[in-house]
Amino acid sequence: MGRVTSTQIARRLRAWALELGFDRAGVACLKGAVGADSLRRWLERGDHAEMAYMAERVALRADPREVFDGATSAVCVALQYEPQVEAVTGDLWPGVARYARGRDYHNVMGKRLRKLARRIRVGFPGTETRHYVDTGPVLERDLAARAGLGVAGKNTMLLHPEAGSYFMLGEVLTSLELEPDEPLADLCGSCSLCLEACPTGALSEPYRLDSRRCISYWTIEHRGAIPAEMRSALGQWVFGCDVCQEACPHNDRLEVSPDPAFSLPASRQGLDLAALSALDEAAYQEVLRGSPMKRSRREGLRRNAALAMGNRGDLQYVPPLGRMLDDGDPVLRSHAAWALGRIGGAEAAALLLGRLGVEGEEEVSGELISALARAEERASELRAGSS
Ligand code: B12
Repeated sequence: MGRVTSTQIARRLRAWALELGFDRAGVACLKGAVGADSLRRWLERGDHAEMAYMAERVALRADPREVFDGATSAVCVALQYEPQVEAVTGDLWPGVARYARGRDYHNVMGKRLRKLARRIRVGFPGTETRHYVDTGPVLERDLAARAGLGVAGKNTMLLHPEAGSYFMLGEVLTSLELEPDEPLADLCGSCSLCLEACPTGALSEPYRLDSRRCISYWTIEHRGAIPAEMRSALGQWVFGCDVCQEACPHNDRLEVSPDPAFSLPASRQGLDLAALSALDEAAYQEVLRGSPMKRSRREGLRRNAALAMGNRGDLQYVPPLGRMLDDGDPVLRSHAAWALGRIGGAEAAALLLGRLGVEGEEEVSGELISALARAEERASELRAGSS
């Protein structure tokens, strides 16, 4: 039998990836990332906000051949998630980014990538592999773009002509010499709908995302208090944000079906904003077992739920926010105060005043005072409106 060519091996690896349940697979050569300069500019401008890990291992991200001795090519994979907003009801789930409603993609894809890596090592003895989903020092979109899985959109998402951008990425780096796939052509043209749609102006120019203004960053990555000027801008988002993807015309008519692992499980359908805001440790562990939402931690999710209730402005949220005013965590008390001020009215004002009498932290007292002023303003507006 003749020697197996790098084209034949690449074809076999792509086929294995699809057999393991990935929607698309492609091969890239690991030499210098095309987007290395964009990464450096992004870091220089501080667009990574407080994600210090993005400023580490820059040389590896820029050239993943350094990840291990002999690293040569990557098999990149994509897995599609639920695009439909109608798939969820209630006041919480539309505010959770689509990728995060079901099982954690790190686990779902990690398991399949581990199998793919093992199969490669068994099929081609002596091959070395590393597999990653989000976790490695790799510019995953850049690598996947080079593997022909999509092309960078102006919202920085990797876009595919038939699959839009509602898919996650992962990869197996290998020491095998593989024939790479061809990159796809630009899909954005003169369209800039995503830039116009972003409610916080995080996409200040095409292909540049400023995390300091990104709702996804604040709700998922940021720990502690959310700056006052960002709070109302978060709108109803509780975990992540899909606005720049919703605006993209390539997500309108998708010709691929989502992996069922990513749909909202029945056990979580009943969770709403008020319940999330009150979640104790035991309930949190049970309801969100295996969910990527745990990245925000329990206090982050409760904080975000308080802001979303305030931004919804409905009087039904006054009692759960009132209970949060007595929480042991000052960040949660501050955010509940802000939300009560935003909803306003006599009941909210009374709760804020009551808490002010016993509050021991100066910073929280400050929040209570400004929230009280807003709540009273709102109460007199309501009185004037009804007389
Ligand atoms: C840090 C990070 C974030 C940060 C910063 C996002 C950002 N745009 O950089 C925050 C927390 C804000 C975030 C949010 C989200 N993220 Co995120 N994130 C990452 C992570 C860990 C690193 C991204 C990175 O390297 N950024 C630095 C910049 C410089 O790189 P880049 O945006 O990828 O840009 C490359 C290309 O756009 C290209 N490029 C740049 N300019 C230009 C110009 C032209 C003309 C061309 C052709 C190319 C090009 O070169 C760049 C560098 O290689 C990756 C996983 C990974 N290890 O790669 C996931 C990842 C990018 N995130 C992902 C997802 C799903 C999201 C969210 C949709 C989640 C949500 N619904 O809330 C949002 C989307 C926000 C957005 N518009 O990007 C997916 C994206 C999948 C896809 N189809 O693109 C990834 C790949 C995770 C995964 N394993 O699937 N994320």
